[in-house]
Formats: sequence, C-alpha cells, structure tokens
Amino acid sequence: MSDRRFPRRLVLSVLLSTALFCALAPLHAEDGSQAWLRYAPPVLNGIPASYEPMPAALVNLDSSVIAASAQNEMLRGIRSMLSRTLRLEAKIPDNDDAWVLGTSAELHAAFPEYRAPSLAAEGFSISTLAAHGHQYWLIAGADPRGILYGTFHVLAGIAQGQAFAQLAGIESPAAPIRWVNQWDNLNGTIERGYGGRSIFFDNGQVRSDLSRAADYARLLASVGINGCTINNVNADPRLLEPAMIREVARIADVFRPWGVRLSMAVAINSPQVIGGLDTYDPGDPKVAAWWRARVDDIYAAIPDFAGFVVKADSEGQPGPSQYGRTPVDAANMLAAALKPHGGIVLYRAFVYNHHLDWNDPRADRARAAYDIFHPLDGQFASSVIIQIKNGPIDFQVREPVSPLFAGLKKTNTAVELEITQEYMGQARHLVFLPTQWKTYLDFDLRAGNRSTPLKDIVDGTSFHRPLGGYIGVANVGLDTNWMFNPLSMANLYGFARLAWNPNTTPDTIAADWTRLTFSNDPKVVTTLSRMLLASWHIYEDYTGPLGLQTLTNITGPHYGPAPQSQENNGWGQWIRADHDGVGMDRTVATGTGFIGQYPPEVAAMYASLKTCPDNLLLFMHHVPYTYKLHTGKTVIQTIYDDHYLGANEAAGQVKQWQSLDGLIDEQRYEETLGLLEYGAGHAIVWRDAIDRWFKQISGIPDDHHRIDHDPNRITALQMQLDGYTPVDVTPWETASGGKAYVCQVAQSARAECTASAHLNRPAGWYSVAVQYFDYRRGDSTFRLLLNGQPIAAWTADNTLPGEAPNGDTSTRYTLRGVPLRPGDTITVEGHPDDGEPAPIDYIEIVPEPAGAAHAPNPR
Ligand code: GCV
Repeated sequence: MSDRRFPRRLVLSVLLSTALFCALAPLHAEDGSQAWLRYAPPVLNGIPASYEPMPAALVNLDSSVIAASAQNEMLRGIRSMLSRTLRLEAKIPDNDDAWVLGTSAELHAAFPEYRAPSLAAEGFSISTLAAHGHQYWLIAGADPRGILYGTFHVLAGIAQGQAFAQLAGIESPAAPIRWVNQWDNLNGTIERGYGGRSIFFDNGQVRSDLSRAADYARLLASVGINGCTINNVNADPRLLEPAMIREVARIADVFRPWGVRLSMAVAINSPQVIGGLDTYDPGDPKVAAWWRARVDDIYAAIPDFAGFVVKADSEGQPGPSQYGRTPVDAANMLAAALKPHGGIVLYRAFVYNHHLDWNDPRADRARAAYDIFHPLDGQFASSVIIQIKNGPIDFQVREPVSPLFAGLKKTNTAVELEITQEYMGQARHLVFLPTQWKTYLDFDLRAGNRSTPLKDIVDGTSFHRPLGGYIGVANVGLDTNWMFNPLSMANLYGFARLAWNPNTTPDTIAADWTRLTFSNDPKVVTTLSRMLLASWHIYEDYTGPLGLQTLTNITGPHYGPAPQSQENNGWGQWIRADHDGVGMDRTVATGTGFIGQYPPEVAAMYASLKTCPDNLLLFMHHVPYTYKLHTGKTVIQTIYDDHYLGANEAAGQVKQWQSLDGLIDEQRYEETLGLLEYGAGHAIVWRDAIDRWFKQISGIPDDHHRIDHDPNRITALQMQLDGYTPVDVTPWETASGGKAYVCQVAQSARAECTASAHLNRPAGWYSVAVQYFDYRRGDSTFRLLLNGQPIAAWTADNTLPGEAPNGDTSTRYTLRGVPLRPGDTITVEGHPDDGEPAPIDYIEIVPEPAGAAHAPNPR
C-alpha cells in the first residue's frame, strides 16, 4: 500500500517532449494550506486607487484576545497584499489618518461624532469618519467577534481588488449558531474524513502539536464560524475523563483567540462506561448529578465551552430509549447541567431504526425523525436545539427538505449539512455543494399556509425562536490542503457564507472563493465558477437522478455505484426497483404516508403526479419505467440519458480546467487536473453500472443502443490473454460482463500477465484508455505496449476505498496522441503487487479529432 493519491505515471513515449512541459510551467507552486487566506497581491487592474491614501497607522481600541487577532491579521494581510507595514499606535493619532478597530461603544467613546449603527451580536460596520482634519477607516464590531469578522471582511475585499468605499456597510449574521462538527476519533482517524488524520487527536490523546488546529480556527473565523465540535458524534466516553478534559482545554486555548468556541459530542451512556454508575438513565438523579459534576469540571478547564452534541438511539449508539425515556428526558437533563454556565445542547434528530422490515410496504426510514420528534414539540428546554439533517434520509445527492423543520414550531432547530463529501464522491469528484444547500434553504415549507422557507425557520424568524442556525460536518484533516481535493474547500467556504447570510447566491460564493483561492483573473473566475456551479447537477446526472438518492454502495464505503445495495436490507434507503417500475410510494393514499408529514400545501404538491417535480419523483412515488415525466420522456430513458449526459459533462470539466493551464500555480493545477481526470473516468464507471443495472431489471433497451455497445471498447474477454484469468465482480454491473481479469502470479509463478488486441483502425491519432481496478492495498504496475514497444507505464497506487474489483476501485489510465496503423497490436501488461492482482476490465481506443491540439499526457 502507498499513501500516494495519484497513480505514478511515467510516459515512456516521445509523443510529448519534456521541453513542452517546461515551456508550459506556470506560476510558482502553492500547496493549498492557506485556502482562501492567501493574501496574494490583488493584481487585477493593479492596486485599487483608493488604497493609495490608505492610513499608515493602526489603532486597536479593544483589549480582548480576539481583537488582538484582528489587529495581527490586519498587519499580516496588508503587508502581504499591499506591501505596506502599518504603524501600530496605542491611541488615535490626532496628526495622522488611521485604521481604527473597536466595538461600536469604544468607537463612540473615541469619536463622539461617530454614529454607532445598531448591530446584531457578532455583526460589524465598516465606515470612514472625518475628524480633526483626518480620515479614519473604521472597523466597528458589536463585540470582539464582530471586530474580527469585520477585519476579515475588509481583507477579503482588498484581496479581490475592491476599494475601501465598496466595503462600507453593515453586516450581521443570520443566526447565532454557525458551527462545524468534526467526526474525529481519539485514535486519530476521522469518520467520513478524506483529508488525512485528525488535527486534534492521535493515538488516544490530544496531539502535542496543535498548530493545525489553530490554523483551522483562523480559517473558520475568517468566514464567521463561531463553534467547533471536535469529535465524532459516535462519541467515545473517554473524552469526558478528567485527564482528557485537561487535554481538550488545550484545543480550546488555540481556538479562543479566533472566537471559536469548543464543543464536544457526548455518549449518553458515559455515566455507566466511565463514571462507574450502574445506569445511564436520564431520569435517575444520580445520573443527572454525574453530568452536572462533569460539566462543572469542563467549565473549570474551558470557561467558554459551547456545549454538547448528542447522537443517541441511532445506528447502534446508546440512548434514552434503553430506559423507556425520550429525547426530551436526555436533552433536558444535559441542558440543566450546562445552562448555568451558558452552554447549550444540540440533540440530533438523526434517530431511526436501521433494522426496518423491507417486506413491510408501510415501513419508511424517511418518516422516523418526524414520528419521533414532532410529538415532543414544546417540551425541550430553551437551551436545547434539535439538529436536523437537511433531508429525511442521509445527505443524498438530492432529497426533499425534512418535514420536521415545519413540525417543530415550539422548539429551536438547526440544519445539519454535510461539507465532507461522503455520498458526493468523497473529495475525488467535483461537487460544489452550496448550489444544493441553497435549494434546501430557499425551499418554502409553507407551515401554517404562509411563507416559511427553511432559512427563516433555522434562524428563528418563522417561529420566533431564540436559538438556531447552521451545523456543517466538515472533517478537515492533516492534509496540507485540508480536504484532499483543492476544490473541496469551496464547500467549507460556501457553508460558512450561507450560515452567515443564506441569501448569498451560489454564483457569488463561487466567484469570491475562486478569486481568494486562485486568482482574480477574469478567465479563471468565469471558468472555475461555471465548473463549480454545474457540478452538483452533473454528479446527480451520473449517479442517482429523479430522486433515486445517490445509488452508491450503502453497505460499503458509500463511494462507487451499487444500486442493489439500497434494497433488501434494514437500512431503509430503498428505491423499490422491480421489473415493472421504480420508486418509493410515500403517498398517504397508497404508500408510507411520509408526504403527509409536510404542511398541507407542500404535501399536496408532492402527492400529485401532476405537480411533483421530476427531480424528486422517485423519492415520492412508485411509477412504471414507461411513465412519462413533465419533459415528455419516459423514466427509463431519462435514467439512461442523464447518465450519458453527466459522464460527458464530467469529461467537459477536464477540458475547462485545462483551459486554465498557465493561469493557476502548478501544484494546485496538477492536483486538480489529476482529480478531474479521475472523476471523469469514474463517471463512466457510474454511467455504465447504473444504466446496465436498470436495463437488466427493467428489460427495456436504451433507445440509442449505447449500453455495452461502445464501438471503441475492447473488453479483456475479447483480447488475447496470457496469464490473465476471469473472476466474478460484485456487483456484476461494475465490470464488463460482470468479470474482472486478474493476474494470479502466485498460482502461475510468473511475474506479469498480458492482454493484447490486434487492431484494424484507420491510420491516425488515438487516445488509448485502460480500465483497471486499483485496490487500496498493493501497488500493481502496468505497461502499455504498441507492437511490443513500451509507450507508457503507471502504478496502481491510488488509495481508493476497496480491496476487490468493483465500482469503488474501477479506474482508468488514458494515453493520448497514440499513432495507430491498421494491423497494430496494443498490449496491456500487468505486474501484481502485495495481493493486488493487476486487475483489468477493458481498453477503449478513441480517434482524436483531426488537427486537435492534444491535451498533455499524464505527467
Ligand atoms: C457519524 C451516516 C454516516 C455515518 C454517520 C451518520 C451520522 O450514517 O454514514 O458515518 O456517523 O450518518 O450522521 O450520525
């Protein structure tokens, strides 16, 4: 096994010379560690003119550690972007212009003429003031966090080439709770984390070096995030042991200068597991006393501790149901312990039975949260927030908004969004999630037959709740670039922008993030924004369209295609596909009744086939494959076509990125290109698997006869094999004919196997793709030979999530610009390694358009 993320590729041919690559080598390398805080000089149109009379002095009126961070950030950002070192002054100079940082009250005390605008908590105001014949550029916060957020706002504006006057104005956060959850384990792994190991924990302890945790807090603060839950919601009770709390306090110490409050996920059975009690019954006074004592200890070590996140009675986690108690009993008991210190409880509504009866047509996991929590509305303490996933299932590529948001009118709620791309290609596929989240946040649930969009419910407006907000499951790791894929950080940034102001458009988020992360060059901004904005729909097209959910392997790593895994088990992510039709009937009349959980107007819209949107049709209804959508096309043909469309568009994204060669620094350009090329190849795996599966189960052919009829494809079965032998693939649809071809060297005592094809293609330039399987373990090596001449070599050293040939591990290597003549022989030669038998599926030989400038080959 190797920890290398991309295949090591060595192109042996002389098809493209090294000199050409050198000539193309663009800007200096960047590693992504600075994310959107690069503070690169704003080169677009030069430095904005209004920065020329920029004050040289900086005064910080506030003595808090948070304002000290703002002051230091100001010095750092101005130095880096504008090559100016601001002069720190202890008081406002009366003989010079100055930047002035402070709370509104402090500014008013310093400048009696200053009219302090009314700011919500953590809000800020940017303005100028003329006094004593001088100009003062003011960053006023409602409080120290407001000062810090205002400072980052100004620095982000400068980075994007905006004049100070353009930044003037007032901003306040939409909601008080803007937290990230990290699902970090004490052993240093991260559940559903794709960016390396934990920045907090290692080997059962808090890391000695918390510099990445401090950097993370700075990143979070720069976009207004004010809380971070540091551990997995599948919580380890050991986190509450006294020695551990002292260690965790070190994390809180590095968060504090950035205004990020620390929170912990807790296991409800902790009193029994680590407390020595014989029960964890929330109704038992000694259990409540145990929690009170633990909470007192936490606050002694972490005075600004934010509170607890609780996952209980869910996916095997212990919960109050063990004692016949409800979530109210558990949440209110914890709230009683925390409230005297100002702490809160985020109790998750992700509670469901994962042993549902597949044979029961009324059983429906989507109903669970509403069925359990709606009857409890009004009983939760005022410092409890119910943390609800955006949809009723589990972060699928598309779901309706959870009806529970409209069902809790007397309870605080927060929406939980998943930044880490668990069901969304796990940071290997490009999926810009703010586009998806915005459709959820804008969705109007019509509670009480009036406008109640989700964003107004969670910020407390719709039902006049004092608390509420946004939780994003982030799961950054020790990887230098935080999330493995340089483009994935757009999701963390976008989450924060929406949590601050849910009316921010995805276009604005994409453009701002691109400018801050890569470049102000208009071509970069336009091209990358377009790629980001299209990506969710593209991913939906080649995975699970029409409300089918992602169709990934739900009993495995949630990554590659495995539609059958949805069915016939207790997990309840069913799509009920059979020979005649597909979709979950969730109507009240004939189905599970889920639709009846929505307020009447929304329920009516989903219940009627006439008004149910196509993109959620199969989430709400079971229909025949021949059912015609609003587009006039049948369900089955739409499934086929969407998958072809999505895979084509994923290939198009590679070309769009390549158009930025030379405009992006080399390291991030190359990393991103490698991932986009991989993603485009995997989109083909998705397309073929899902279309094959639906063709088989429906028995209805594709109108365009594309499925398994690719004229450019030669399967291993059709090649001349030397050493390669077939094995069954599970699920069958993820390989041609359900077989992979493996090189079992141990059995044959040979070092390599080959698969050859005699070609009779017209003379010309071709690209040659080899579809093979790359397990997490083993680094098999491959060579490609043209008439015996080696033309490429690569290593299968990607760390894909699987140890068998299937949709998780199927990947491709493509060599472009191969000159073929009739009668040529192309050979794939595989050398197994460490139990990975150099498995192959097929080769694909595609003519390149005449005169086309070849995209460079893998480097
Ligand atoms: C932390 C899904 C994920 C789990 C996660 C769970 C949750 O089921 O696959 O890894 O557990 O959601 O949100 O609690």
